[in-house]
Amino acid sequence: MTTSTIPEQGSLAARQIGREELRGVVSEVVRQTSVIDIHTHLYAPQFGELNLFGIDSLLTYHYLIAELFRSSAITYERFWTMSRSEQADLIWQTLFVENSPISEATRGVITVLNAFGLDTAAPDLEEARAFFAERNVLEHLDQVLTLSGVSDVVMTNDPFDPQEVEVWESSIGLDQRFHAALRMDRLLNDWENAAPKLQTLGYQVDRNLDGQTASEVRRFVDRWIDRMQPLYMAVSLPDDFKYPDNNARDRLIREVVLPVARDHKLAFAVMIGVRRHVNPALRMAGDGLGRADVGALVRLCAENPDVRFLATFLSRENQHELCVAARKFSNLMPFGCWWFLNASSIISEITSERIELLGPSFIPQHSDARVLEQLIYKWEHSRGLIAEALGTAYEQLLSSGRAITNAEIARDVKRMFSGNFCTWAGLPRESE
Ligand code: RAT
Ligand code: ZN
Repeated sequence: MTTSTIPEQGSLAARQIGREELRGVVSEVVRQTSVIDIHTHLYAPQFGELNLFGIDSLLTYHYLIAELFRSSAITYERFWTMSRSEQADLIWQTLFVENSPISEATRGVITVLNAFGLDTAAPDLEEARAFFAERNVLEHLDQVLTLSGVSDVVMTNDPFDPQEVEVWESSIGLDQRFHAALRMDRLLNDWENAAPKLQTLGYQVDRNLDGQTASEVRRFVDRWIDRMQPLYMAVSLPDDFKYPDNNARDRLIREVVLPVARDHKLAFAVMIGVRRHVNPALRMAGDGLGRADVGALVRLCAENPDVRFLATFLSRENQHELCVAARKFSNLMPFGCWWFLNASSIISEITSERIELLGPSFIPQHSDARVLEQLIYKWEHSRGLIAEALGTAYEQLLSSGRAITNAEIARDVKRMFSGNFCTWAGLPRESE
């Protein structure tokens, strides 16, 4: 983290910030404070081709694929027969040449091209492709992390994914800036298929969760915790998620996940509200959302005060209830503006609402990046909005009669950008 211009709290350089310079100072602190990106779909370079970067990957991001079909007459069938570079060409032509890239996801590509000094209004992808082709992968990674101010990246790691498993099973050391998160979706949301898979891996489980199934699933999870050393366990959950419930997921949460969370002191991240495959023809771009029952999360937190929960909801309509739930349960940490909420106006709204209801006791954003350079735009866009929301909060504080110093601003931002997560993940904080 670049701390040189940010004095520590209590240091001699700390000084009161007047109203006229306040927003400038807040922006500067927010810009300079490095962040732990707590939820991404990025992979350390050691994962080989899972580590996506470059213009073709940026343009074939599923957020942009969904947008393509709103402006092109191409059929889904035809699109899926195209090569990745043909798809990228079509998306560039349609969303960036024939239309203005004013959506959040299209503008993101512009922010990235601009960061590298590439032509943001190019007629085709020739220049960008040549630029990325010449990059040295490791130097490029360093530059992207520096440009985006990200110190650490938390991946999403699926122990059932054969491509990932191969890397985890090898003795290759991972880039230390990348950390694992043990993703439980296949186990908790698709037990029908996970059970036979576990059987083929040699675990004595049965579909009805009878006998030693729970302890065998536990053996599987323990093994992967040992291998991945994850910072937390995570699951995405549908909008109709219930707790308690009368299904395999409920039993696995109670009999495996919660005991694991206790024994390994691992937080459990719940990402609630996704409605998968609303339009299957769009493949990965075909998921939607629904308003969920925050009460399910409240019951989880109330019944398990010794477990730390990270939580994010996909529906805008759930955000206020999430804040209120967090006010009631100090084992609940709201995080991020997830997926369809990662759009400027909504980030502003949610961040202000959280500051007003929770002070600095939340994690304002994660990137959900799938392609390395997306870190640049997702963090640049979010940092600007977080700085504005914080600027307003400090202005209100000044009006109410309390002076603020640059060191206090730095302390608050650091808490939101890394400290809260370190506490939740049981990591030492940077200054400790
Ligand atoms: O934002 C996304 O890229 C989504 O496709 C999902 O991956 C979501 O973030 C998730 O983690 O399930
Ligand atoms: Zn995600």
